[in-house]
Amino acid sequence: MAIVEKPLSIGTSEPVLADRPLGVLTRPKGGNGWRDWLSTVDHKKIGIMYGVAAMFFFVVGGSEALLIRSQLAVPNGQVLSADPYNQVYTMHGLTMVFLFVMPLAAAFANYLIPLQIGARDVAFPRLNALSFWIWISGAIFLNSTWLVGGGGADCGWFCYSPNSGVVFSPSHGVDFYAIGLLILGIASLVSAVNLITTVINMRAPGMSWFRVPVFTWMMLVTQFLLLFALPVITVALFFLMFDRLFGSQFFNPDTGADPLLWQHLFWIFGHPEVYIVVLPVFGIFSEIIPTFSRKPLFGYSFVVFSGIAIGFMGWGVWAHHMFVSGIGPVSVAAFSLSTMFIAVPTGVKILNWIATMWGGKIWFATPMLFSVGAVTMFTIGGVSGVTHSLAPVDTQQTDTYYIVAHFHYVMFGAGALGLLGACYFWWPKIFGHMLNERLGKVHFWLATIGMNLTFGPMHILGLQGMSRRIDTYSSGFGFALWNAVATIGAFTIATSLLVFFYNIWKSKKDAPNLPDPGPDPWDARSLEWMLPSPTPEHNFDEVPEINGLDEWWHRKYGYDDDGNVVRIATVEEAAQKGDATNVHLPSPSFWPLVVAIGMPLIGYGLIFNLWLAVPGGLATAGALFAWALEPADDPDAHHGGSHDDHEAPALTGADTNEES
Ligand code: HEM
Ligand SMILES: [Cu+2]
Repeated sequence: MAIVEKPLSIGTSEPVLADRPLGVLTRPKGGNGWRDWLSTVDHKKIGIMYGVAAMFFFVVGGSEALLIRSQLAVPNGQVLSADPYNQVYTMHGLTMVFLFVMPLAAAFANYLIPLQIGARDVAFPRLNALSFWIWISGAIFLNSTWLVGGGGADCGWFCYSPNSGVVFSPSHGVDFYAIGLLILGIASLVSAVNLITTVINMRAPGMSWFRVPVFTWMMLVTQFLLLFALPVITVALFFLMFDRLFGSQFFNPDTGADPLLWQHLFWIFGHPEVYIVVLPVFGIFSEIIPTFSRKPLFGYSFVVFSGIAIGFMGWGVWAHHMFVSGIGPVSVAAFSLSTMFIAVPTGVKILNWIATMWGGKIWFATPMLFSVGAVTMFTIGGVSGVTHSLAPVDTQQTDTYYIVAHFHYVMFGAGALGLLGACYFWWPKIFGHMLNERLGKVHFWLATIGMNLTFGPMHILGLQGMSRRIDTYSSGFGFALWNAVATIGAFTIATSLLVFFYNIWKSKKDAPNLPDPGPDPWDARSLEWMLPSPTPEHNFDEVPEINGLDEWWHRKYGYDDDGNVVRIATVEEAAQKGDATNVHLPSPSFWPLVVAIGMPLIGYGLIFNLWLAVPGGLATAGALFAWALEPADDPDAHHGGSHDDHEAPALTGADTNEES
């Protein structure tokens, strides 16, 4: 008996085999109660849940960063001793990468992709819920090591062996690292399959590939990177878990194994991982910069192809993280060269964004400030990246604060600032009200000045020879000044985040007394802005017909005989309305949640006592069966009317999507 979740399409979506065993899990009929959120399969709600959780972990990862910076603020710091310091920077790195930037990008992907391609939901709505619940279970499991694992993982975020073995890392922290990342990997893989199927199959009629918005394109490339990168790290994590829990010898040099195997496997995943972090924000920049430049994106196809090129070339550079690991001059030369090449498609994008702004009527609203700021910070990070690609130079830079500076200009500068800009841009679409512009600008400047005060001086500290991952330094090294500046910067970033949260709270409170921003407050270009805000549960009244790139913009504007842009319709006139009374929506389900809850239990069982894994296994397997038996559309999660009085209409144009 298998779980059959066919992509949403014409006719009944799934077989109905049996009814609900447990009354308590009777599915709600749509609303905003806790049972609705726990059983939702609505891509928008799932997106919002990813977003809220990612912001929570931004605070967790940020607090860990403040602890690090407090310890390093002065020579001979007394805030953290050596091993707790190892734990804090390891968990900081893991939290920021896997529990903040990746899920926040997933939040926007889940919310926006179906809207940008003209679909009512993703291809597999319940599978989508499953990926969220597995992700949040993995995040809680990973952080529970602070409570039950004897402290955080302490091996660094790339956890090199033999340092990660039980000899050098005797607490359970690294066990939680291995199993936690395995669980998170399953969530990303499930989501990747779902989003790839959605973009390929669910595009509205007329939405051919070169009419797909760049954000959706970049998310598609990102999902393929996940699809191919995660199996590599999964193998490595199984090796690590088996070495630690079951005494295998995959990385033990004493028994003839080679610890470098872990480095190769980690970075074959790890370098594509940095593109998994940055490609989504490239997509965000490509939506925001044209909107606020009042011009179409310059070189749309170049931007798309350079993203695809980065997706491919990102597989051929991993060993630039291992220039000093003894891989030999030929490999070093080859990977040095391939790393330099990857700067080319990245540079193409930056030039295209600049060309888009060139001659435009630029409106520096908060989303635009964040995007332009993020592109600038990314460029600084990119340039220091090129200096690393020169192997002789990297020999001095590797494992110093110069490297820490580099990846924070990319991960925070492009990643965090880019995603925060996206929050300001799509907030009115998601929540129906704008965030306060003045507070938004205060947030932007504090975050940007703060990050340059924090990570700028780290370039100098690195060139002065300050190694990363040292818990303290003596006053004789001359590191005190720039470390103090970096710590002031870190607290400035923290203040900027407080301003953001205050803005969220104040804007929600003030919204009822402010004019409704309407569906298209930024006069934007893609389909989601055609829909009312917040986006209605069923998305589109009718599946839209697509006639070109920037479909929504072209429904509002045209060109006069002289080629000047002229308005041809108001938002109300341009918005496609229709009869939504009989829209068939995917039905809520509690089983994805139950399947997910079983996984951390299995994890605890593997670490502490295998008996503990039994209830976990039963929960996961049992829920998978119940899921298979659950009628897909009972209760009839309908938008108006019920199933009986009509044939389920086509949900999207997938089946009718002829490449035009
Ligand atoms: C919020 C502001 C942030 C501050 C102040 C900060 C500060 C730091 C510092 C000082 C270190 C070096 C610790 C050491 O080597 O001893 C570090 C490491 C790291 N940070 Fe951040 N960081 C911030 C945000 C981020 C973000 C947004 C990301 C990624 C998305 C990130 C990812 C990492 C990673 C991967 C490491 C390496 C950890 C390791 O060595 O294992 N950080 N951070
Ligand atoms: Cu790399």
